[in-house]
Amino acid sequence: VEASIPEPQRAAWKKHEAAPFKTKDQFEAATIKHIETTLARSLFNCDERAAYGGTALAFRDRLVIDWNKTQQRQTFADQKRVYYLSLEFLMGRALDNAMLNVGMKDVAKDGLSDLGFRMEDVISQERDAALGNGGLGRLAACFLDSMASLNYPAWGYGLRYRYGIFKQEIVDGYQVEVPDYWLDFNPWEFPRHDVTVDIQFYGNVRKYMDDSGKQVTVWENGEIVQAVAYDVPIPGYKTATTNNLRLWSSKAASGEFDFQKFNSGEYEQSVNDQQRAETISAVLYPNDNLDRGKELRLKQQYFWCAASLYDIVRRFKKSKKAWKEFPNQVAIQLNDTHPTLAIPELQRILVDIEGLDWDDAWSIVQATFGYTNHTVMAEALEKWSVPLMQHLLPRHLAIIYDINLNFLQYVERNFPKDREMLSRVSIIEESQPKMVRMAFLAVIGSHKVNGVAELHSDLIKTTIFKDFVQIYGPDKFTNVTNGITPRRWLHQANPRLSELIASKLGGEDYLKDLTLLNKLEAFVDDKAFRKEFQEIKYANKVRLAKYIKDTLDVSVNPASLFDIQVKRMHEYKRQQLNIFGVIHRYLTIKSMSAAEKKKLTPRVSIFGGKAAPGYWMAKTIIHLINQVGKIVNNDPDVGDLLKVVFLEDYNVSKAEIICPASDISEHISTAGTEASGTSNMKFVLNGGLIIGTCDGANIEITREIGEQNIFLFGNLAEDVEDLRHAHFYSKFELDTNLVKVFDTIKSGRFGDAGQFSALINGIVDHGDYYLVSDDFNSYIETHKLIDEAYANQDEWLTKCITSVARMGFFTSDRCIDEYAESIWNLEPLTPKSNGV
Ligand code: NTF
Repeated sequence: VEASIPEPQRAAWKKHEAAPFKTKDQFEAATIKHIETTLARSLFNCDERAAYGGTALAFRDRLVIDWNKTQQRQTFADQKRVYYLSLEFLMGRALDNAMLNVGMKDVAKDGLSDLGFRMEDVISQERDAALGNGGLGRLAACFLDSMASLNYPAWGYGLRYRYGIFKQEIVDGYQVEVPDYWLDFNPWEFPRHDVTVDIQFYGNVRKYMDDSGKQVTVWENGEIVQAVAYDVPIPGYKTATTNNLRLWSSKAASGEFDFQKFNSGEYEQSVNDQQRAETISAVLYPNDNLDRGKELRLKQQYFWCAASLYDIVRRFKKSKKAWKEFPNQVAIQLNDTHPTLAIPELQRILVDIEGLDWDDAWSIVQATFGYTNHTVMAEALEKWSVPLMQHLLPRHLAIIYDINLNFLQYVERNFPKDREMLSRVSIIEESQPKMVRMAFLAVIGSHKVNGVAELHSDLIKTTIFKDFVQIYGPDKFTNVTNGITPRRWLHQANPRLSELIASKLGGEDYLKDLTLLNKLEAFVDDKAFRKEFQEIKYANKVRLAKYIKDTLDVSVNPASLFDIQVKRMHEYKRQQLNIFGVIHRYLTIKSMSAAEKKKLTPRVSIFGGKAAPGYWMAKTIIHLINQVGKIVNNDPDVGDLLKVVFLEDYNVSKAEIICPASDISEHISTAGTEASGTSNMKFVLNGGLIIGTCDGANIEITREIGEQNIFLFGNLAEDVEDLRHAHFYSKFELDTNLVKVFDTIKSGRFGDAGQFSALINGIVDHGDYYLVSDDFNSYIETHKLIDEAYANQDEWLTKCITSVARMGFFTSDRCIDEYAESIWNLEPLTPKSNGV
């Protein structure tokens, strides 16, 4: 690596080298300089937004210094890097995170106060970077935080959507989607107009012999779109490592527009071409756990995979190493099947462009990739139609066919007796039209495949990838249970609890080694500690109650039991089970005597989450929740005993207020459907208990915190198939309490019953696929247990504290160490004490 400034001039450079601010004075100077010059505001027109801008830019300066050094250090060290390919990064806000990771939040707080601003107000000016749908995207964001905090040389690669996940508004109880144009002011990204890649689509494949008689394949005459890099610094916690997240933006290849067309009067057409190119990175597909197979989505996937691989290969080639060294320098992790095209793309680069033998190339490919599966649900497994792929990516389709041929020949040799196996495991599904099964391609092209919680990793081996366990042996399949970053989800979201824990553990080391939390158990009987812990929970509930009052104008009593379910709206997550339970509670209250009511624990049922715009059933559930709220919240018979609220536009920054404020949160998916869940971890880490099914990470949470500290209910994953079968083929009687709930809905109590008929019919007439009726009784009985347990506040508190102390396992730092050790074979690169 050559330094660009010649030796004699370096002294001048060094003399003026940018330096991070260290004192409050320096922070103020940096902030004001940015407000006055970068933002062109003055003393007389500096509002909170400008104060946010100045503060963000001052911190950005600090990050950039570390970021540059990190990139330099990683280049010089010349060791293996990991590239995390994810179509979603649900980052949330960056400023608070930057301040805490850099460790200068207090300095900034005092500084801002000198300048006439309150820290909370400044922080809340920032828009969420919401480039994701739900758990999968947030997991990627937690992983970036952990990779940087643990000093792993790692890059994230994604798309720079102009519109992230839509903003949700609730109008008359219905979800309305509003576009999220978040880029009007984004100080956290650096456009790299010099880092571009030309990406080809369509066109044709031509084969010929070159002069030496070697077969050559070229893909040509396609349409070119340009990828432009935008870089986002990812600071680690209390380390100088600041990694890079590179997001690609699409642009017409010919520059601004086609001047030929422009000059010949086809102004419209020239602008159209430009817009068509920009459409590729325009918008995030708003589906969670659902594949819709749209052409533009396939374009997004290839655009992003091709740009990222070009970049990775370019970096490798600078080292002048032999190709067989590639997997020793590069690990690529596929976050779900969305980046699977990276597999045939790398094979294409190695064979068509670099001239490697097919087999040599293929061993490099397999050794490079790892694939993480995040769902077993059929409707979420990606398949692309062969005709579409033939049209858009003809060379890749041919490569996929060759990969498949080699694979099937291998299978045939090894399992000659099982003729059906070939069609079961073929990458190509013999349907009309034929489809490319992306998950199979991902398994075949990777050296490791992992699920995201133990149950899930077992399930993939016995269901969708069963044959592949036979073919490759069990060692190719592994588990890495999900985790969350305690920096954002404890330290940042719940500063008082984090401070209390630090005071007992003798410092903040536990934020880097969450297993240290277990030392808290020693304080479970410490009166002062218990009191403070309880006060913090109460204060967090007061904060949420205020938020509910401000946004929904509903008054809730913070002394009530806060029962929260926030996550994407989905039938498998069963918000309908929750709202039916709420209606059952409402009916019970209505039938109670005054004396009985006195004994009841007051409840607030809190919901939040977005429905995919085309998912009618999920939208119906939102509507029902809002209608129930309208009736229940205004019923004088009920008063404070029950309130029902739906929080609008659930997102990362709202989760930071919501998660610390629960007494109970709900993780109640049909067993076997929720691969892991990660909000379950956030709620428990913040001192709330959970009600849940034996699904995903709930099972491991139970194992860690103890059965007495969790409210489990419902049928088990192993029984689901038989139950579903029984719904159709034997007598299927609905739960009687559920029937009463349905009758109440049908009576029109919550508005026009016709609106909710699909919801009821799905259970009554269409086989109750998600087993709502089967689990209903167990669900409401468990809620009774929760009421009883909550009545004993002392024991409740013990459960909460014990659970927090036992949550150390669920840090995303542990995940990243596991990936590094068992999948990436990656070592950290720790900065020297001088930061270099
Ligand atoms: C989600 N999967 C799962 O539904 C969650 O249970 C899990 O916690 C997260 O992934 C993160 O692993 C998906 O979003 C997808 F795309 F796979 F359906």
